[in-house]
Amino acid sequence: MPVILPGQTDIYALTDARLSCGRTLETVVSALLGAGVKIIQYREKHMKSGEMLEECRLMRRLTREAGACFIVDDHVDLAILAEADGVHIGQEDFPLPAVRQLVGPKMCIGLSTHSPEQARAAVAVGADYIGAGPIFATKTKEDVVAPVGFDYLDWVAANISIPFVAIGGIKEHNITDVARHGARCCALVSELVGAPDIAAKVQAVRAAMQRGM
Ligand code: 3NM
Repeated sequence: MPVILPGQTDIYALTDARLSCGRTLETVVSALLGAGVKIIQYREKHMKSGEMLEECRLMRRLTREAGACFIVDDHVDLAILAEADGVHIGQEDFPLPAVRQLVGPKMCIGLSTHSPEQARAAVAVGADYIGAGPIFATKTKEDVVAPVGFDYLDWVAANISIPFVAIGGIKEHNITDVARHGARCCALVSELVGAPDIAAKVQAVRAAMQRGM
């Protein structure tokens, strides 16, 4: 099954147990997949390795059944063990060529970027896609850089030829503008996993994004 990349789908969801209103990972991920989300990243910062592996194996099963792409944040070892489709790394993690050495040629690698210099460097070292953000202020990520706003998104849309995903503070009420500025894939955490009705929120977010395209 070909891996779906940000350029091929509209919504990229990320997990966060602390924002999921007490619902299990299975409940959240099943709701996202049921609503047609085709890329989901496992992003948990406060869990033990064994627990994370168990959750990633569950997510691998659910995403495979739904024909969706499964990405693991930061943990290259977890991504390999759980047979994920991809791993997402940040500027402070192992350099991308080192991660490529570990995961081999088939796994996709996404890299968070916050400036044109970082985006150009990501392309040069062979990233399969980049994250561009944070577009807006966000409380979800610790140690996050200042919002880059639409200036950076405009630049990425005009200058970067690999798939990119806009991220950071994206909500139903602002995603139309994000799409107007060239994003064809948007990553959301709190807006989706924190929604009382996740499936309904996915539909509303998708409709709002369509209005900007
Ligand atoms: N990465 P929310 S911002 C995980 O800018 C992450 O690289 C960012 O969460 C980046 O949708 C972010 O709840 C958090 O604002 C996004």
